[in-house]
Amino acid sequence: MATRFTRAILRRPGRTFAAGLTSGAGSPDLAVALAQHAAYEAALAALGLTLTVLRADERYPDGTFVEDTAILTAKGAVVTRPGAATRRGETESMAEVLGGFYRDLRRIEAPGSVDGGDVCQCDDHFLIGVSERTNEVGATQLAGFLGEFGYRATLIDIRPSKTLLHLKTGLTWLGDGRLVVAGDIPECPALAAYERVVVDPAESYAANCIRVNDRVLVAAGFPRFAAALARLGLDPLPLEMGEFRKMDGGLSCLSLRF
Ligand code: CIR
Repeated sequence: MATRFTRAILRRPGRTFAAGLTSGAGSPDLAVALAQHAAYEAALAALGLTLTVLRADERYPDGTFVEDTAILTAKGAVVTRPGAATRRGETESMAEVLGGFYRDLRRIEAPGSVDGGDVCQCDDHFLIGVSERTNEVGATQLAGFLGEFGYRATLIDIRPSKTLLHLKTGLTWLGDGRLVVAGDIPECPALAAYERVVVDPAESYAANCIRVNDRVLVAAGFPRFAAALARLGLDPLPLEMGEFRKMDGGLSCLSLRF
């Protein structure tokens, strides 16, 4: 079974987008990024989701990567404390927006840090990556809140990886007991319960995708992965992600789905 979503929150990239954090020589073109974002919004709307689209906040170049600011579940929400100091302020406006949807809103507190990109919900089980952004204190706080909501949580240490910014850079829940897994995700007992769809190393960027109701939104340009999804009876919907990729962003980080 896959969770069905009815809503999503997004934030359009702003004029300062290119000043965000990146490990590469990213110099994204804002006009192209806005067009890619508009297509992403349109895809979610076409799948029946009601969108809350926030205006860019120029103080936060990475603010379009809204997924890092909160963990949204059917039973409650947690506002994160992003691991990068330049991103901490992004949560203030998100907490205000979420107050309109959730009565039970928890917060990660210092010295804990959590980026939502490190949190993968597999039905009632959350996998939480401990990374350069999400520390053990934050991951443990989050696991505690999720436990109070009635979920299980397992921490996975991805710090040895050279290529994973976040857990979900290389891991996606497809529903129906299946996970997409890129090669750099460590072997661990928590994953053994799931059927794994292993991504070809040449297409590892595509491992970050999102199952939204009857479709799987995937980065365009990764034909082997799209074909693998189709063989599983899933329906890939390719979206151009090039400008966000330059800023280390994956497809999932552009929205919070609930
Ligand atoms: C950052 O480094 O924080 C942003 N430039 C990219 C964040 C991507 N977030 C995600 O994949 N969840």
